[in-house]
Amino acid sequence: MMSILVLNGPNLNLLGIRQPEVYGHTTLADIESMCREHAATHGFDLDFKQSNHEGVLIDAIHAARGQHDGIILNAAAYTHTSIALMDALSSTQLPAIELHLSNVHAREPFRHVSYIARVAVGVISGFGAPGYLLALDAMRGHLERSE
Ligand code: CA2
Repeated sequence: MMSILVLNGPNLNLLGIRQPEVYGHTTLADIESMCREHAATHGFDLDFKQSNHEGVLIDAIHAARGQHDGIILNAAAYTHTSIALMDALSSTQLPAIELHLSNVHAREPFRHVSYIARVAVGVISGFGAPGYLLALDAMRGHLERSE
């Protein structure tokens, strides 16, 4: 069965708890439930993780090789800074989708830079929590086409 890892970076554990005017009222636990329901409906395996630590995210990306078929990564602020995460994604040779809740291109200029996009199949940004389901559908389609 197809298996997809959804990996979330720093501060996303605060979703729905702090600054709802920026990131909405949906918690990360709500998003995980939506993703799990989507996986059950469409018949694929899902692993859903969050860490505030760059090294933990890198370890999760390394461990994905051989366990998962693709990675959906909301690297949060590390998107804009982390060559290490970019290198980790390259090393797995698994397809990755860069994901953001907000439209990063409508925000501050420093959010327009992404190290992840260079090694991603594509980017989904600005659709809020439903963007996670769009990313899962995009990854399923990508994996089915490359079978
Ligand atoms: O829009 C996204 O999904 C982001 O990845 C969110 C990151 C931001 O640095 C990226 O530029 C875009 C920030 C996540 C912080 O999440 C919080 C949630 C609630 C309260 C405070 C921060």
